[in-house]
Parts: sequence; structure tokens; C-alpha cells
Amino acid sequence: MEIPQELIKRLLKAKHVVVMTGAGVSAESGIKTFRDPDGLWAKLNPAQLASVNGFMANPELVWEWYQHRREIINESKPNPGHYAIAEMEKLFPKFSLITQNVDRLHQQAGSSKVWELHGNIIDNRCFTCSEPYTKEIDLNDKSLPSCPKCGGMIRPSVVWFGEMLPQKVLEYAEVASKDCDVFLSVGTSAEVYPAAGLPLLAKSYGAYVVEVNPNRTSITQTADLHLQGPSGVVLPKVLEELRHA
Ligand code: BJW
Ligand code: ZN
Repeated sequence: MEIPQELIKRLLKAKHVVVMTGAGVSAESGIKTFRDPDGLWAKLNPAQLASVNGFMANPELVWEWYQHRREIINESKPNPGHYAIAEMEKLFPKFSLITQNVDRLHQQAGSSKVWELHGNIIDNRCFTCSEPYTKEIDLNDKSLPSCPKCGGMIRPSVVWFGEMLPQKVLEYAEVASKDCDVFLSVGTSAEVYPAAGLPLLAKSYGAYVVEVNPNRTSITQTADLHLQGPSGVVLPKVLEELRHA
């Protein structure tokens, strides 16, 4: 794949670059995406597993699903896409990494600051009183732990449908999107709001918007450039071109 020189020119001039990632960036690490044909939602119902109502209806089922995903994530490692993003932060006066992913692979790859829009799958808190739950979780234990403070059910610290995103993170993401010169939307279907609105916000404030995705998405038409391929292949190429420019 050829990386257009226009992108390299834009990146060399950029004062602030934003990268926003979704599940696709972790696909090459063996973590399933949500909406691809073999993704998590192909067989499972998002309303049942990733919403407050779903948790209240069947907390044990939801907890078990997250325990299963934790097992997979624990055995996964960052891929060349994560590493390329971690290298990129060193190349620009300002760099912001915003992710919808909960798997912490960006941090493992060495990214120094990651703005997590949808929380993370590692931490837990009380569903009733929000107290962080810090006891170690045994992944083989499928039973739902309870809060030592109030006896409430323990849940993962992710953001479910219908829940507000962490306010400081969303605020930062919006300010960064308005401020950046280049916005890269990597491995996301751009179906879930408010994250899906960020590339459009960046574009309306004058940023050059680049999509990295093997498939077309709802933002492909708006993007200035679509680098059609897996992020683990495309991003290392962009990095290499930048280093040799
Ligand atoms: C590759 C690749 C490779 C494959 N390389 N790429 C405005 C309009 C309409 C609705 C709403 C709206 N505002 C809010 C809503 C409601 C709702 C929403 O957006 N619904 C839509 C589905 C219509 N949003 C919310 O409820 C949010 N809360 C909120 O806004 O609160 C205020 C509010 C509430 C209610 C009404 C109004 C306001 C919260 C959203 C929380 C999302 N949570 C989840 C689960 C997190 C926990 C967990 O992991 O279990 O987050 S859902 C799931 O989707 C997960 C993801 O972060 C998120 C996005 O998915 P992503 O990352 O894009 O993955 P995929 O699978 O969709 O796409 C993967 C892509 O990768 C594909 O394009 C592939 O082609 C590509 N790919 N291989 C690069 N190798
Ligand atoms: Zn509690």
C-alpha cells in the first residue's frame, strides 16, 4: 500500500495530531471487534450484555461474559498498530490518543497518556455506591463479588449503553478534536456516539481527517483520506514514511 505524500506533508506540518481508536486496532491482537461479521455482536445481544438494564436483568451472565473477555485480553499482546501509535506520540509537538477500547493494550505498547472514553475492563466498582472494588479478581471464579461497603453488586468499570461517558475524558476529546490539525480515526465503525461525532467535529474545525480501516464506515465519505487496510500494516508504514521524510 502507498501512503499518499499529502498525508506525510500534513503530518510534518502538524502542531497537534489526534488518534482515535476502536476495536479494530486490537483485532490483530486476537481480540474480537463488536460489529464485524465474526464480531461479538454477531451472536450476542448488546442490550443484554452492555447496558444497565441488561446487567440488572441478569448480573451473573454479564459478569461471566466480562470474565471470559478478561481471560482473552490477559493473553493478548499489543500488535504493530499499537506500537506505531506509541512511537507517533514522540514525533509531534502535541499528540492526543483517544480510545474507545477497554483492553489497555495502548498502555502496554508504551503510549504515555490514553484518554479512555469507554472506561476499562480491568477495574471494577460497586454498581450501587460506585466505591472502587480493589480485591483481586480470580478469573476462574464465575460468581459475582459484592461490595464490602454496601453489599451491592460489583461491575466492570466500562461505559455501557445509556451511561454517560467520563466527563473529563469527553471534554478533553472534544477540545482536542477542535484543536488538532490531523485527526486519525483508526479501527472504529463510528457507529457509537458521542465518539463517532469526534472525527466530524474535527473536520468541521478544519482538521485533515484520515480513516484507517479495511472497510468503509459511516465516516468514510467525510474523511479526507481512507487508508484501506489493517491498522497493524498501515500505521507502521505511515511511521516509516514520516521517519524517512
Ligand atoms: C479493523 C481491523 C483491523 C477490523 N485494522 N480496523 C446520538 C445518536 C444516536 C444514538 C446516540 C447518540 N448519542 C448517544 C446515543 C446512544 C448510544 C449510541 O451511540 N447508540 C448507537 C449504537 C446508535 N450511546 C451511548 O449510550 C453512550 N452514552 C451516552 O451517549 O450517554 C448520554 C446519552 C445516553 C442516551 C441517549 C443520549 C445520550 C455510551 C456508549 C457506550 C458504548 N459501550 C461499548 C461497550 C463498552 C464496554 C465493553 O467493551 O464491553 O463500547 S459498545 C461497543 O461499541 C464498545 C466500543 O467501544 C463501541 C464502538 O465500537 P468500535 O470500537 O467502533 O468497534 P466495531 O466493532 O463497531 O468496529 C470495528 C471496526 O474495526 C470496523 O469498522 C472494522 O472494519 C474495523 N476493523 N479489523 C483496522 N485489523
Ligand atoms: Zn457499594
